[in-house]
Amino acid sequence: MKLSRLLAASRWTARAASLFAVPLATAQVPSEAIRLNQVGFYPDGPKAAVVVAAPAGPFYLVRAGTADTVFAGTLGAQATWGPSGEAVRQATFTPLTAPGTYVLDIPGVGRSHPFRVGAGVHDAVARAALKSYYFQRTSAPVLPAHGGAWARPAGHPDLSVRVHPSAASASRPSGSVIAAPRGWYDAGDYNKYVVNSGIATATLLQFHEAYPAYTAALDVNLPESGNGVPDVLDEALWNVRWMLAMQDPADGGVYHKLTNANFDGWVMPHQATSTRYVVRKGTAAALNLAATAALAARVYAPYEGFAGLVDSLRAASFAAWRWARRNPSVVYNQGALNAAFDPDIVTGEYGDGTFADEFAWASMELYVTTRADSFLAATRPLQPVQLGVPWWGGVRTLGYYSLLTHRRALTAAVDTAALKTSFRSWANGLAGQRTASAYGVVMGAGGNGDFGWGSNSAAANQGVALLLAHRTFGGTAFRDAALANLDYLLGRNATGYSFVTGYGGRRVRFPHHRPSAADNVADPVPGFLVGGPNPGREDLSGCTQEGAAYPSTLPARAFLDHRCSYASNEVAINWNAPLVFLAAGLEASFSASGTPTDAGAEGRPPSPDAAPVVFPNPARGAAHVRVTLQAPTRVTVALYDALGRRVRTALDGAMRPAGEATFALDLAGLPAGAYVVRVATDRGASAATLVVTGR
Ligand code: 9MR
Repeated sequence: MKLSRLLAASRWTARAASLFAVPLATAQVPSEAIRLNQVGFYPDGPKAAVVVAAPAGPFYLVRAGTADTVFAGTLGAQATWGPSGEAVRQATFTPLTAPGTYVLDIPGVGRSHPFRVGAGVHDAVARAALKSYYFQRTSAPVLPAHGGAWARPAGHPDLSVRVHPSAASASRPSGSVIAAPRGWYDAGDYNKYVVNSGIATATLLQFHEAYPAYTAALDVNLPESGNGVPDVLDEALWNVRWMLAMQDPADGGVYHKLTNANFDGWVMPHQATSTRYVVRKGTAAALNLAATAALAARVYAPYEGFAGLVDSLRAASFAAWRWARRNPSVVYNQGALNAAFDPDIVTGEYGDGTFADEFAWASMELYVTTRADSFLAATRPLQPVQLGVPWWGGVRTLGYYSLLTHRRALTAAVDTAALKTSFRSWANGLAGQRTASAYGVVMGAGGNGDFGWGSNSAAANQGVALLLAHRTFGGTAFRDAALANLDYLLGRNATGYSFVTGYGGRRVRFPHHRPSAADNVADPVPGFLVGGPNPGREDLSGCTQEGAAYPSTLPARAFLDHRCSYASNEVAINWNAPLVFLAAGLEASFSASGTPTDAGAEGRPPSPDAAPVVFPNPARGAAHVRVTLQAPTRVTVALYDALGRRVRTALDGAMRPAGEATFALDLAGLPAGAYVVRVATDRGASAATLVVTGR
């Protein structure tokens, strides 16, 4: 037994005795001074809480609902966290590995919210975060079978959208009508913005590219579930198809947004029926489509029945790229347009005045998909590499992510060693913040600048960067730093809230989200990440009118769980996408198989056919795939390369009896690299990674 555990055990005896003397009822109200991930911890992962203004001394872990102390430790040294100004101590209990539900008990302070220790502890959060996009679908109902209590009628068919005078062209004069259905509502409002759709959709597609074995088995009960395409790709397609409709076929330009003139009141989608417009085309919109369509073209290519879509995606990407090259600096400036055209449009602007990052991102996606060096020559994105946490107005790093994921299959135009060196040093800087910070989180690595509108997406996107570093370099430091930011989002932060609707003992309940406010269901729609602390408080006058006040103006504490607070408590598709990546990527990283371990509230149970076992692995020449089938079924066993192209087929939809079966894969002629073995049966699909070492 390690010394620390011996010490813990000796303290245990004294503590257990004293606990019997404490009436349990008095200890039931959680102390808001204890900040921790209110969902839980992985048995083999780091575990920490933060306690505000506590004296030095011991802490205890108690099995929830009992007086059973299972672990004792000593609070760490006091330190101040700059963004919140709080003096805090950390309680670390990493050695506790036994699954269960616990509370932290700190003498003189109180008890924490209950939390779980267990495998797959974030599975439900990850699924709900992805499922949130289904609830945001435009032009479709949320069906009871898929949306439960949050079922609702379809809103916004968007089949007759007017061309706003700012967008008039010869073939589409002002007032003419186009169809641009589907897509997701951007946020708490009912408008659809191409710029923000780009980063949101791309982040989901890049999540799939990073964890293909995980996404192959991730089922969140969508209407399309079970169609042979991973659910994350089914869901992303809803928005990809809309983005394609935002392109003018006459010239390849892309309308900046599809919007009402004004924001709607607190009504359900089907009750919001104001006139919809597409507005002026812009460079940022064109490049967001160019990048996202290029990425989507390679992601959907392996799936049956998508050849036509893939052709359209490639053509749309090329046309948008060419438009942007001819129109390299068309800013969407709403004030200027309102001065010149009617009606005035006062919905979200997503105005961006610098396009070098969009050009760089689009060129990298086009390059990865086509392998044509000319795209890189056009923007020279690697001279120098400029890494930064992505957001809707700064997307360059998304291109580096794609290069890194595909680094084994690029042309000599990319110095992958140099790119890896830059990426490692950037990720090291982020990960270092976890150890330097009084809260033990990476959030705040960008100083108080991390705490702007949508600050929680900065935390989530730092986590994405760290998970990609973990995928690229291995070890545990990057993974654990990513996990620290999920801990932040789920409660180890200076507000004490879990920022994800539906999850955590003290979770946000009143997001700025029209359906959540108007649906007569007590609980908000689950799985949404709210914007988070924002000292800018741009909603102050409206909130004051509603009698709601921010508790603090400090960067990490300026947060208000009230529906008035669009500046700190709104939801948005570009904030949820990195939450999906972070929570699901951690699930994949902490589970041996890289597949979900159990079904969450929003999901169906995983496929009853066991995940494939591939051997030998690594392999050269040939490999074998063993599958265990629960009942007779059609089976497809195929191998995909890093670009998602099917390169070998061992079995194509043939009927097989129940039981174990082994199939051979001929690897002759395949370049060395990482491949995905995918097994599809009538009950679902699962996958495993295979490393091929030579021809
Ligand atoms: O996320 C956007 C944030 O970076 C901007 O500062 C803010 C003000 O322009 O707008 C945010 O985006 C909102 C969009 O304009 C309209 N839909 C809701 C979005 C989230 O609040």
